[in-house]
Amino acid sequence: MGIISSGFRGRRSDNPALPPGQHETHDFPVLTAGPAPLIPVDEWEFFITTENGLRRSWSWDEFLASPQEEITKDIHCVTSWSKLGTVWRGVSLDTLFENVETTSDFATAHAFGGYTTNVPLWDLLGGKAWVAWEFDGKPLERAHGGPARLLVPHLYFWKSAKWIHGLELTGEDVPGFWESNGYHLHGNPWREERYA
Ligand SMILES: Nc1nc2c(c(=O)[nH]1)N[C@H]1C(S)=C(S)[C@@H](COP(=O)(O)O)O[C@H]1N2
Ligand SMILES: [Mo]
Repeated sequence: MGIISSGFRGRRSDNPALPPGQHETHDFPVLTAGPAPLIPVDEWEFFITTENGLRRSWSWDEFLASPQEEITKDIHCVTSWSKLGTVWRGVSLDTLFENVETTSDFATAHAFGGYTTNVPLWDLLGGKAWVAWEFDGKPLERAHGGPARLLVPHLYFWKSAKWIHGLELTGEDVPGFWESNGYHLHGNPWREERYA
């Protein structure tokens, strides 16, 4: 007695790249609450606002002129699919935050169309998050958030706001759309921070 059969862990995948409770998919499912907004690039902008009223913004051309990175990351949806080794191109938030001074610890990501999600600033900086506009070598499809989406691959994929418009920095952690509907405030897949 006292030895738990390894069979009990059989639900857990053998693949160490998969967080607990996740399985691998080779499709790219589309998950959107509501219709996909249509954002022509000449109407697109990306903004960052801070607690002291500063507003930085980038037009599409300014955004594309920023230093680009190729990103290869696994992504994990809270509905239990993971997609391994996805390849993106975009601008690191470290780059976009270069001239932004803030004492805020949190950000609310605002998407065109009204979707919001909250992310601690710490999870957006340090090479952990991007505004991505290419997937698999092609411009990001509208269904997946084109022209550009937030990419925060180390958190569940609901944090990666499609049709990203901007980031509002806040002193408090303000629940976004799914976080107000029962999802976890943080969403780390390795700790299974699925639901509040
Ligand atoms: N603007 C916006 N972003 C969003 C969503 C949404 O409904 N609207 N859904 C989120 C959820 S729950 C997931 S799992 C991923 C899905 O991204 P995909 O459709 O590219 O797979 O987008 C996230 N970003
Ligand atoms: Mo999701």
